[in-house]
Amino acid sequence: MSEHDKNLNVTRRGLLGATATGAVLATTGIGSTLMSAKQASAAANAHLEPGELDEYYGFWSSGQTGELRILGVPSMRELMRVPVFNRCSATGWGQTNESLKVLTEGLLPKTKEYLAANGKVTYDNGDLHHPHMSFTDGVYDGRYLFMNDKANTRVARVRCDVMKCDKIIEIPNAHDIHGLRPQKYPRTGYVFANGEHEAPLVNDGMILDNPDEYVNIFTAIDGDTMEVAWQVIVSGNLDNCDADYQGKYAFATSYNSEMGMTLAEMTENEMDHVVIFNIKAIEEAVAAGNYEELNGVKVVDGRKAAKSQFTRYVPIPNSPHGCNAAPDKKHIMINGKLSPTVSVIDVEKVDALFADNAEERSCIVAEPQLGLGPLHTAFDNKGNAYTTLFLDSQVVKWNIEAAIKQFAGEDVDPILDKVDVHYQPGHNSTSMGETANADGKWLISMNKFSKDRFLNVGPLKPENEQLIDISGDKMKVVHDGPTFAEPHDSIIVRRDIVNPVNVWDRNDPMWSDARKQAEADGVDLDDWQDTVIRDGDKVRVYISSQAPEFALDKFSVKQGDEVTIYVTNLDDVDDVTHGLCMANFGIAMEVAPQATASVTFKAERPGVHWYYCQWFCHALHMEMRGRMFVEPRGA
Ligand code: RUQ
Ligand code: CUA
Repeated sequence: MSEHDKNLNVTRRGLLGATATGAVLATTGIGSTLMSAKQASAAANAHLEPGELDEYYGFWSSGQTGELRILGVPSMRELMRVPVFNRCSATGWGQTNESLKVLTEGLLPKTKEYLAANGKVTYDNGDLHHPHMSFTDGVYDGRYLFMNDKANTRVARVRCDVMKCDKIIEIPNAHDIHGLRPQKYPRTGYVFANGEHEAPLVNDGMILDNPDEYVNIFTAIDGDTMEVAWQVIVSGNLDNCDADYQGKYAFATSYNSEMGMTLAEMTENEMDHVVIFNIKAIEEAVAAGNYEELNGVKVVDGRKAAKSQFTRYVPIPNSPHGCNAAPDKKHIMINGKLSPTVSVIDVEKVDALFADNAEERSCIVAEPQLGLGPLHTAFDNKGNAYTTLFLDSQVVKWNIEAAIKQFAGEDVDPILDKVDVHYQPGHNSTSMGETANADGKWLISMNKFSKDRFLNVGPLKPENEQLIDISGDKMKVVHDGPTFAEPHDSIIVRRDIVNPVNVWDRNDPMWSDARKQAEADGVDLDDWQDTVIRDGDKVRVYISSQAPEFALDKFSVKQGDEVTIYVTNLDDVDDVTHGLCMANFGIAMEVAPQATASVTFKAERPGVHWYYCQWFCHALHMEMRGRMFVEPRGA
């Protein structure tokens, strides 16, 4: 029995599913004729009976949908959508005062101006590519998830205790944040964020079609305060990044070292590079005051020509893409994209690049030829790497030590296995694979095209995320998982690391503003109450809710009043979520157990208007409603 099967045996799922099937097949001898016992157990393991829980949380990006998704692995069931950069109709994200605070407080002044000129207070789209969890000592610690917005140059944080976004910041000076990774050691710490597109450093219109004066920006954000710690000006477009397990360096792949503006210009050079950032050197310069302050941020110059101690540029074949630190704590994989190779950097050889100005490529210890279009690499706990091949529509499994030996001249083939995936894989991720505790059980191949794998739903098709059992010598695709536009990346986290609460804390900072206002109005939010406060033409309505009733079944306002409704869910029961929808006002929000949510609008429609609970909470849920009377102006 493999390690994989043994571990699963101790779970309820293992006892009911895998073992039973495996044992029956094995004892009856059917296993050897119909399928191997290993295949049987793999198939059974991926399938959960109704009511059975997954072994892992999967945190998925959603690309241009702008949200974070939570899936169960290995079942691939979608468990939740967490709105982040998007506007969410179900939860009121982007409309409630609590979410608008998160969505607006981190915007730059010039962005607020631009939005106001367009009648908006925040963006309502995002392009979320890379969700990654905070680390302590090289392993996920269950505190936060961090993620980028390529569309509007932002970085967001989601609290894992409640699975809600609590901070979003816009990154000054940079353009279009793409690659994002948290520091792995000693803890997060920094969140590293790549500015992908180049632009003038002061982008006020004085410099336009003058690419020589454009720069790219690498940003380190303090993950605890969600403030920019420092930035580095670099040469070349920054694509993906990762941090080492020593806490010394960060790495970013960079295409377009040519700084070209057209496709031909951008792919002209044989070699691009990976930029290595020396964290200590940058911190020292910042502490010593050797930086330029730009838009309130400390910026140092790490461009190639500046030849500083902040960066090194390691030549890599044309247009590298993925950047992945291996769980052996020693190797960083730079995925070739246009080159069929993955370049392996030994982090222990990086010191010499900075201290002794060693030859730039001396840190490269392997460069295996793997196939066409290597984009991203994931890892197991046995020294193997799994690289997606976009053009070949395959995942290739290869051994890191063998690749190093081959590079040193030995006659070994590092490639162990290839499996077809459907189709055109981008990112992949393995269970715990971007941490020091990789466990070698599951691999997700995130395929950009699904083509014929599902019922046709029109010209726009889902992606296909395939689950691959990597516990044996050969990879085995065990499940197809369609997903809506357009996840880029995912992480697979052991479930014991993630422990969200079932009901909110009444004192959660999320409603500290509501609490403050209630206090000023002499209202106790923890009590069953229904209070209407008039304050000039501002009206504040406090409504408690408990299934199946709102404390207030009617209230009156005047046309033109600015109305704020605070709903507090006093139910202290798992899963009894209420909501408030003000019909024909475009107002709707979710209020989970023990939460307070608030929304503000102008009562510009005279008449009788029903508000109702919009989350099915009780047998008398339909009766959970009330009326708002809007007296016409002048009446
Ligand atoms: S990228 S498909 Cu936005 Cu992570 Cu590589
Ligand atoms: Cu409360 Cu439905």
